[in-house]
Amino acid sequence: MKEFFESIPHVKYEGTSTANPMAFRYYNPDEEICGKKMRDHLRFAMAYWHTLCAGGSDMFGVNTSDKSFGSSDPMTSAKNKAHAAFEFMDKLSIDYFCFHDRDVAPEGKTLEESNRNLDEVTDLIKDLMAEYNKKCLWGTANCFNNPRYMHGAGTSPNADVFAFAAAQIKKAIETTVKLGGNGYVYWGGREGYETLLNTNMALELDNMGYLLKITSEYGRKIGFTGDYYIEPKPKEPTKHQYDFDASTVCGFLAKYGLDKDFKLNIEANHATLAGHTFAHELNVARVNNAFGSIDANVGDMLLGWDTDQFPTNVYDSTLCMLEVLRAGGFTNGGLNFDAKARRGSFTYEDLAYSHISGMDSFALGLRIADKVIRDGRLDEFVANRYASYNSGIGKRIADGVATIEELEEYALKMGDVTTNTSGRQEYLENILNSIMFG
Ligand code: XLS
Ligand code: NI
Ligand code: NI
Repeated sequence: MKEFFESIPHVKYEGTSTANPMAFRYYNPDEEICGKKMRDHLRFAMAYWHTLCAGGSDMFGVNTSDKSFGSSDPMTSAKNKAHAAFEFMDKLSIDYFCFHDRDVAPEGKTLEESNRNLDEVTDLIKDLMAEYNKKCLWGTANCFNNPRYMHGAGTSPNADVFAFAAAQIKKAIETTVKLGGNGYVYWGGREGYETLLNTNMALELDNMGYLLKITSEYGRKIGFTGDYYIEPKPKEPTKHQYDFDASTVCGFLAKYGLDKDFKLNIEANHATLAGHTFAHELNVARVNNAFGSIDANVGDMLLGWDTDQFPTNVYDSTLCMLEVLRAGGFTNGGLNFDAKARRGSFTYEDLAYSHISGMDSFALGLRIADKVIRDGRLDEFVANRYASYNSGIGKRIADGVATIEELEEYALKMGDVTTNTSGRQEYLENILNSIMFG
């Protein structure tokens, strides 16, 4: 097969003294950090849709980057794209990829034809995975692009659309199993609404719960042992997305009895669109036993939409990796670059530079997060801050045995609270700076 990315070399770790922009300065895949190789901590994945498919078009302009990979015939292009995908992962030392059904093979005129296309291209992808020793982090179904999904998929008012979506997801799960995917993601693309004037929210939510139930149960039946994830997002494309944020999704999963089998795929840009920090959403997932996987990207704080930029802010990657380490690390999840180079960064080299900067930012974040934990001052401060729950009345509260009468008696005897201590936010921020910058 011809080389598609001739201008991209095999990118190697060269350490911080290098000036080579096609080298890693922090990501050293086989280096061990707290007993585990960096590649196993970070489990980087390439997003097939951005890296191989997105050409840079936006609402005001057409593609700036050619992603046809040498053919205008959709099936030939899809196969070339698969070769290009594995060449790229190989050159960048990315061990995993994530895909939508429609990224890897073109949609046909009928569902049957679409399924056939998918089978044909994923036969090739399976061979390439073995040849290049690459793995699938997760698969998903694109139930938002085709006009049939204009009113949603599982939440469409049209039962025919629900049935079609169920069949499409069934096939996407089968395909994920075929490729040995570690996970399966549900991003509720158009699962939301624009106006209550035409919407039966109760029915839509019940239907969405039912779609997740029957498709996920089917996956287990055919031998899927990985994790199911919901990817929360508050808005865009619809005004009110049902999977608003991590907390909303955890409530939804509990209501529909899905909480045992589903975790969350947290995306940084979606967190900030919901008015939260990335670390907040990861923390919510963790404390609800729903920490799963991550879509690593970032939004622009001055723009209100999903810009899917490559993450290069080391504060964010540090706080993210702290959450990951505190969750005990990834099991089936990983860091998927659901990110695209800017429209003006249209060359193949930009694909490499953007992944290198994202990977190095998280590698540096991991190195610092490990230092923060080994330093111990932040953990010690938090432990002390809650020490009143370790004994006496606090312990009785934490154990769930304190009665309301007992608490009243305690408060009456106390007269008033005199023991509050400082939260020391700025002191702690400075500790973090000193660990980061010396
Ligand atoms: C879009 C989502 C999408 C999912 C997969 O905003 O982030 O890319 O990750 O469908
Ligand atoms: Ni995403
Ligand atoms: Ni997104």
